[in-house]
Amino acid sequence: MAWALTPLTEEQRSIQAVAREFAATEIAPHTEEWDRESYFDPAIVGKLGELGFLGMMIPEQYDGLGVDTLTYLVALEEIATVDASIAVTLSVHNSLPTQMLLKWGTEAQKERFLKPMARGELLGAFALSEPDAGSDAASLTTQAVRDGNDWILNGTKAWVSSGTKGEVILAMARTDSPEDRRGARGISAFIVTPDLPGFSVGKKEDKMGLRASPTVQLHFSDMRVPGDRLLGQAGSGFIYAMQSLDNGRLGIAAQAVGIAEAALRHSAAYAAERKQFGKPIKEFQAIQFKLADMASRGAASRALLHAAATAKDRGEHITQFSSMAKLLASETAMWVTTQAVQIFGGYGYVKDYPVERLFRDAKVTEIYEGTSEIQRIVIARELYSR
Ligand code: COS
Repeated sequence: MAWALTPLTEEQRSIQAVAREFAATEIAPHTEEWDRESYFDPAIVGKLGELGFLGMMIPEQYDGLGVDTLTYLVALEEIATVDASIAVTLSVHNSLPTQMLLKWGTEAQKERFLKPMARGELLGAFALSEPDAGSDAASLTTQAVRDGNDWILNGTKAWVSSGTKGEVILAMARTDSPEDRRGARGISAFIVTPDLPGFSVGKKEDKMGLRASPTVQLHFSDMRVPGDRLLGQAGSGFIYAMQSLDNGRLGIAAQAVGIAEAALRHSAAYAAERKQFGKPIKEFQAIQFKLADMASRGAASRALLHAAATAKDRGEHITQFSSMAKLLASETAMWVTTQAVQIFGGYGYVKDYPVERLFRDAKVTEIYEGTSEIQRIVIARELYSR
């Protein structure tokens, strides 16, 4: 049922096949249990690292696989089709902290952090949001103050994916002073590691979906950060975060495309087996129309995502494209999984079949890395900015 919309190269098809095989053999047998137990398996991260999947878009010179965005996203779609929690772990690591280090890190920072991240020895996380700064990310209040060569950070970051396992966290904090607030231009990016004095992991969220991906708060309490952990220029951290989210949103769109594909496959298979009124329910037009719309919307989401990915690989400005891809794919995933639950009827509402999990997992794609409302704001603003 795969929608063959984008002609893939031989290399892209072969990496896609590796991802599909890995997901089927190493992840699928555990997905249900990991969701039920809310369990994050570090061994899977190690295995994905061995495949090179934690350094997908990192050049070989920094120990990465060096593939383009489209290759990365088709692999991510395959993983998401089986387990959306593992997909977000991959997406955050590949799209946000590693890309930030690649783009704005010094050679010393790349040597120390990026290379082991690309090899899969260190897992990355991204800490922008705070309890009171979500959609309005520039209103964050975590404060960094200079102390000799070091910085002292105080504050709480929220909704940090992979936060309990995150070994390299790209965290945004204010470096302007309370007397001279500079808005988005007063924010800097820091490379934070859990060994820093004053770092602690706070509340682990008990989530509706993506239960095998740990989401936590991080507390920085007089946390001493060496001066060489500042990323790039002081005051540019918000811009770095926004540019990185242009990439991150493609990853979330790929996750949503994978969830929708899985919901379609399960629904089509179920509709062929399930009999009511003396025939398989796929014989009823009410079900056929649902399946047709699910397939069409899924195909449109994937086509837009792949077009955005290839635009990025051509070096184009993709802020609007990326938000469009995420908006369409996430709302499609929610809609498609809703139809899937409906096709399964009562069986869709219980945990005996995977569509119940897919429905729960789909919801967050409309929320994180920018809500659907924020994506619409970005898309509309871009209409007037160019
Ligand atoms: N790429 C590069 N720069 C960008 C950018 C992007 N995609 N988006 C914004 N910027 C720059 C702007 O150009 C501006 O730069 P200047 O200071 O040079 O003018 C600066 O960043 C501030 O941008 P803006 O004024 O648009 O900031 P706002 O406070 O209005 O916020 C939105 C813009 C709402 C788009 C932003 O806050 C956002 O994306 N919010 C959602 C955050 C999010 O996704 N959080 C999820 C985190 S992961 S759970």
